[in-house]
Amino acid sequence: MADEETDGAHILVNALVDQGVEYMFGIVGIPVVEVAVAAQQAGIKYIGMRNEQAACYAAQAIGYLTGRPGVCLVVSGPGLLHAIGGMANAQSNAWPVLVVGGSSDQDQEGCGAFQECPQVEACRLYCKYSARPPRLDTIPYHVAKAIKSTTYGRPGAAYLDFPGNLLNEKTSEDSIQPFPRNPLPPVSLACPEKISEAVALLAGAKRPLVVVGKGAAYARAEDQVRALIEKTGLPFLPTPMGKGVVADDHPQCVAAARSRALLEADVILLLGARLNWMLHFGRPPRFAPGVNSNSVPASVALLGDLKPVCVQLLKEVSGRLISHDSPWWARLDEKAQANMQINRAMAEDISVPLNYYAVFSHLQQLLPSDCIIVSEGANTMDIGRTFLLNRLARHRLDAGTFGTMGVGLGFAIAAALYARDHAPGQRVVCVEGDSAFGFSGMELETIYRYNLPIVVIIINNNGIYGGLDKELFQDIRDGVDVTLATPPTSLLPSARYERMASIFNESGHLCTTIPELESAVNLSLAESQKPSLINVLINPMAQRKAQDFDWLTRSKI
Ligand SMILES: Cc1ncc(C[n+]2csc(CCOP(=O)(O)OP(=O)(O)O)c2C)c(N)n1
Ligand SMILES: *[C@@H]1O[C@H](CO)[C@@H](O)[C@H](O)[C@H]1NC(C)=O
Ligand SMILES: *[C@@H]1O[C@H](CO)[C@@H](O)[C@H](O)[C@H]1NC(C)=O
Ligand SMILES: [Mg+2]
Repeated sequence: MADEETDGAHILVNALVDQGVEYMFGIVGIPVVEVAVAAQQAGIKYIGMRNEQAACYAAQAIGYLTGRPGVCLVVSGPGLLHAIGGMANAQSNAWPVLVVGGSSDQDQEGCGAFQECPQVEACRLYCKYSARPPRLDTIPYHVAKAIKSTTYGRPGAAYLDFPGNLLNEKTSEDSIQPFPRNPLPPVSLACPEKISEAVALLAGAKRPLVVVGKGAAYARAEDQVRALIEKTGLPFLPTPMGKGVVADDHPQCVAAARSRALLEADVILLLGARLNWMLHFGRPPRFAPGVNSNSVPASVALLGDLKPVCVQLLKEVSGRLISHDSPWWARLDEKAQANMQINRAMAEDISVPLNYYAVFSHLQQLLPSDCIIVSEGANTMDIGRTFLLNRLARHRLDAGTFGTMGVGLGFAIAAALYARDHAPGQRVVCVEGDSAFGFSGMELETIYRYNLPIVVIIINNNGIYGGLDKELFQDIRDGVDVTLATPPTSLLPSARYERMASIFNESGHLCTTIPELESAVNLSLAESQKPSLINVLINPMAQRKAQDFDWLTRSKI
């Protein structure tokens, strides 16, 4: 029998298929066009994006949503460098992604080759594994190893480098040994004594609290975490992307009393979260001094996979650890009621120009309860997070641990494909600050090209945190050098972003009032087969309510 010929691109793609890769996001050019074409022929869904950064965001979001890394395919030099922002974001969020980069031919190395760049070295800081397979027959091994590194231990990014000559080199199929698919990551349990210690500590606490992070969502531990919370009766707080692991409207969720819960808790059980800036490092003034959490040294460290560790805790706990009528619950309820009252009052003011609270409280009433919410911006994301509820795990994607603007459209594209292929009927709603939207705005074309039914809503306040109204913007720049006079936080007032839909022969929606918002959102949700674009003009001076602590805002500047 004649020996079939193959080449580097096909060996790579076959290895990706063998390792269970389902999606590839990227931008093609020399030398990776053949890789994308071969991927499609092998049944890997390929989504051509408009910037590698957004492609890498999409690939890591699909990794988070499916538990298997997406691939980000990029060209040499600038293509790869654009993807590095995405790799850093994936590492920071602990989401799996594999970046595959073309690179210049090896015989031109050091000669100033087209797009020559030290790619393996450049990626090393931003991923768990960075390598260039040395020969065709080693490709399956390196693909397996790279994929394994993205999901074993703390998930993250991996990079594989393919010089053009390797992708084009031919060999006989017989000379390539496939590498078996990696088994699921091995499961580890916490030390049994530590489980008893942790439960004893919680049982002895006066003001215990559970914090649920996105690690619990990634671990698919929602049933176990909810069971633990319900059995113990403990109050819980989700981190931004921990929202939905246990429903935001669960009676034990104390998100509405977040500051008080963190400040006064004496023992904190941290599930799948890290005490980084998002949780104020676990330190005073946001936490009680000496609080028993991983703040600083943990009182009890439970090292293991979240799902089985929750089962261990569930077995150890005999029943409620805190009664309904404890003073702690009363303090939390009182604060939650007061905060919700303030929010309601602000939401009731629907005068024009609109404020954030009115927009988000109405949006919450209109959105389906099982929709995937993608959001980024500063005020837009922070205020939106408190109003837009999640009832399911992995249904919120946002700027995350790295605080990255520009992730929204890429995440939404991944979420829409995930919904199409794995969660039919679920809608994707992408709530963007006007500045945040701009970072990856051209991915709208990607959304229209693949006809993804995403509802993109731009909360437009003419700037970063806020801008100026049209008159003030004109006055301030009148007769002076615009580069000296325009506030750095300003964007062009009342930009008609909804008109971008017309480039794609569709019409967007402009909203300045609540009734306009309601009808635009209703119409968009009714269009279950195509994208929609909504531009909501709000008061550029709309302020957030006074915060007890402004760290969350300040640390994003
Ligand atoms: C990549 C990146 N660049 C810059 C920033 C700084 N930054 C934080 S939030 C933000 C945009 C906030 O404006 P917008 O998205 O319009 O939301 P708003 O607060 O106005 O509602 C920027 C530029 C960042 N976090 N990430
Ligand atoms: C644009 O949309 C209109 C109305 O839906 C349709 O008749 C027309 O063919 C479209 N044009 C293009 C270029 O697709
Ligand atoms: C939008 O839909 C909701 C129900 O989903 C309905 O209560 C409301 O009246 C609708 N509003 C408009 C303006 O269409
Ligand atoms: Mg803005």
